[in-house]
Amino acid sequence: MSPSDDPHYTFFPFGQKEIFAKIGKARLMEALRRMLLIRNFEVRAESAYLQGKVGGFFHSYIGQEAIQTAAVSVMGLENWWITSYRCHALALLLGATPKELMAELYGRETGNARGRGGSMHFYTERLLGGFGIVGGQVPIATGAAFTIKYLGKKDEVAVCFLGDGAVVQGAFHEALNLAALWDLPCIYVIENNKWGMGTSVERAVSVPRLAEDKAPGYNMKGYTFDGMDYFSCYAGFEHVYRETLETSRPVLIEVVTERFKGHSISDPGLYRSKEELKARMQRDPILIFKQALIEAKVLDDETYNQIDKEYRDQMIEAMKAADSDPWPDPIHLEEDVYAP
Ligand SMILES: Cc1ncc(C[n+]2csc(CCOP(=O)(O)OP(=O)(O)O)c2C)c(N)n1
Repeated sequence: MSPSDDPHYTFFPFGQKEIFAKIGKARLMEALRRMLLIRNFEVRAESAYLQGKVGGFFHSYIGQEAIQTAAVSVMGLENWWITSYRCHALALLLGATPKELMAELYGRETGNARGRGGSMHFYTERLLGGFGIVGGQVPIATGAAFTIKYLGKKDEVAVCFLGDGAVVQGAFHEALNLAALWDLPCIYVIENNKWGMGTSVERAVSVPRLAEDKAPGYNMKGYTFDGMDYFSCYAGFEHVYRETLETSRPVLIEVVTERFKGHSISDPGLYRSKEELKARMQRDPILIFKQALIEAKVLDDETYNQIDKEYRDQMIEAMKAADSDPWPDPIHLEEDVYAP
């Protein structure tokens, strides 16, 4: 069953044809490129991990690509962005290069955080970070939205991505309550991939609809998007972004999605059957989007394969570069450490 057929939810309504025409060919192709950039980065980075080149944690975004791609396409770079440890895609979308991110995974001085952060802690000028503490990013997003309001900026919002597991954290409750009380322009996006490590969302959260049921408790609007469908995400984010800029009110969104990989690279996935996963992977967000572009005659298989190969080659180059980049000098180990 596709998320859009799920009777639990009221999905944000959208007409694919209208959205398609509105976005236009060039931007649709750009969205495809970005999704393939993310997919290829994740595939190659995982293989580097399995070759023993990468240390620490590693959480893949494969299966969820349409969501953040659509969000960044709609809202652009000039906002404050923040997410969980599943942060590779957002960093790429906000302008980090595959080379600096791969070098970060390899722990090299040339890395995005000079080899100090690894997979969970990527940054850009407008990405406040990937966060390892579940829900830890939510109050920080509220703080960013407070800053926007305090400085009187009318054309910026803060966008916070979090997992379904994070909505039962106390920090989530406090941060949303304050955002609503103080009219802060913050867009909270719950990426419901149905699992918090090996715990299913039904066993963790007391209500079935994470935005539609929870938002009224914070006097906010709540929306649900189909996270496997780029057009649903695009239409939904466009509506919410406009509304947030106009009203300076926070909004809560649930995007129903799937993670095609384990929670992290070391997850054997024993909590779901191979058949179930295989069935869910039939709805691959990139293949759904590709099919829509082919049917609209803006893409053919050959062009798709060319773009895919271009990114595959780019990632292999990034891996080679990272492998020969310098290690951080231990003499600098205590620099940039803040301990109150
Ligand atoms: C405060 C806190 N508690 C527990 C953990 C261990 N932990 C890491 S990820 C995770 C699951 C979170 O799942 P979810 O929020 O649904 O995000 P997803 O991994 O599915 O993207 C848990 C419990 C943690 N990092 N921080």
